[in-house]
Amino acid sequence: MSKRALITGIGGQDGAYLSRLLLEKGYDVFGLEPRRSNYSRGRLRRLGVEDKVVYVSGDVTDASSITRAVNLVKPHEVYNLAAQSFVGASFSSPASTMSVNAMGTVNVLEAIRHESKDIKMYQASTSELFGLVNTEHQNEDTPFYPRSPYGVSKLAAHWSTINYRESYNLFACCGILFNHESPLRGVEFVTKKVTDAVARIVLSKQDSLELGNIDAKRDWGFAGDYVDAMWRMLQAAEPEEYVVATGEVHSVRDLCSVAFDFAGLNYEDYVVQSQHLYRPTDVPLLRGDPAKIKRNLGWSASTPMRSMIENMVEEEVKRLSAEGK
Ligand code: NDP
Ligand code: GDR
Repeated sequence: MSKRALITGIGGQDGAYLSRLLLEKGYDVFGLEPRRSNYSRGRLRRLGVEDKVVYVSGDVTDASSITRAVNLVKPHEVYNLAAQSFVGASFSSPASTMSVNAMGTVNVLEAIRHESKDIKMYQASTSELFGLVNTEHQNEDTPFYPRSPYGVSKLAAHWSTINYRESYNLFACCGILFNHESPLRGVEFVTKKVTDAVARIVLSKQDSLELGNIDAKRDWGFAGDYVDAMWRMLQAAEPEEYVVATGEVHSVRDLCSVAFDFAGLNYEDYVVQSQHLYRPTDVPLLRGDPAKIKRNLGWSASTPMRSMIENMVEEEVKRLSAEGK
């Protein structure tokens, strides 16, 4: 019998890559889909898996709908990826961010606890928990200091997951994932904003790029690699937290340089810094130490930042050129 996986946040970047991975592994994949005016299945379509997923209507902020979905699907594994995931927007929508990210996770945990303690759960935690760091690398023992309503909401979800594991003996664990990107990344995130802009500049559809804090530094990996880490965490003998990262760090300025250089352009001729794109509090630097996941689960990042960013530019040029035909 095939294993059944229920993914919340199925329409997002990670939901699409994870669906493809689990389908390749022979799972039956079910996706919790909020009923909005337009279903967001575009990413699943781009990966060729839109018609292979079974969609279940529901919203993580509505406890009854997630309870119904878990009862209907009777999953072996639940991947809780649903979130208001844009840090910048969490400053203008702190309450709804808290509701989806924190309360939504509690609703998923409650649904699992009441359905069956045999269901394994993955919680999408984040390097934003570390926030204002004072260590060169962050690992599973680094203290948390979130710097945004998003980070705070994810901290509540993180500790709720651990608390349910300890209170009710659930197989529930959190992946502390550092930034991971792809051509399917939402355009509000900086890697996609930059690579889209380069493609548009090349095709004469745009002539400059407005950014905020370009001195911020991040550990950027490829989303396709990171969903495999999620799956490995649920196949482990014990539920534990893992940092998932490349271990390398680059600034937004470096990212611009890579993306513009690839198109034969100098980023300094196009990038304009705007005060209104700075966050009230930002995270200056994040760099993960993935030693534990390498040692215990044999996972490591396979895609260097440069080739991933170049691929994002290439894909966007192709997509925009096809659109124009
Ligand atoms: P996305 O923003 O691309 O996807 C999030 C998904 O959640 C969207 O499909 C969204 O639907 C859905 N969603 C939002 N609100 C609800 C709701 N109330 N009920 C059900 N679904 C909802 O995020 P990613 O795929 O990039 O990330 C996946 C998860 O991993 C998120 O929890 C994110 O916070 C976390 N994470 C991501 C990292 C990254 O670098 N990508 C790093 C660390 C953690 P819609 O679009 O229709 O609103
Ligand atoms: P982040 O990603 O906040 O790390 O959260 P994002 O790409 O939004 O920002 C990274 C850094 O770039 C700086 N920056 C800008 N960011 C955006 N979006 N737009 C700009 O114009 C811009 N200019 C500079 C930001 O200030 C920041 O320092 C992502 C999300 O996927 C989260 O859900 C996830 O938890 C974390 O990664 C790990």
